[in-house]
Amino acid sequence: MSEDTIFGKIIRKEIPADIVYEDDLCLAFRDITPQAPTHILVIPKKPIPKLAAATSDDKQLLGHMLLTVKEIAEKEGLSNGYRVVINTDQDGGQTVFHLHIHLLGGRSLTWPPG
Ligand code: DGP
Repeated sequence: MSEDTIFGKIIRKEIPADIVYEDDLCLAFRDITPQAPTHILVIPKKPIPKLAAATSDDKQLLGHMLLTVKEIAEKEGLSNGYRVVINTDQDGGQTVFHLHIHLLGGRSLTWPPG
């Protein structure tokens, strides 16, 4: 169950996190192992385990999350640009099975990723 991941505990405020944004649908907090000067995770409060498990019912929620990423990037001053990543399942390198969008910025990022 996605509710039982570490992110479920962060949503329920059972463990601390550096929260930068919250509304009825989603939560955003700083990644504990930042890969860039700004590294924020945006997660839905709904326990969707991974992007591959999202359905058409989640269309509005997913759009809201992306626009939230954009707003946070603006607030963080990432005017030079940033990267948005969703790791999905084993080959995608997903380690926490509660859907999350990585927002990375504050330095020039290389491509392709490893
Ligand atoms: P992924 O590999 O896409 O599943 O990324 C999971 C990210 O979650 C990873 O960058 C580290 C972060 N993370 C894991 N546990 C915690 C935690 O307890 N607190 C915070 N803030 N981030 C965490």
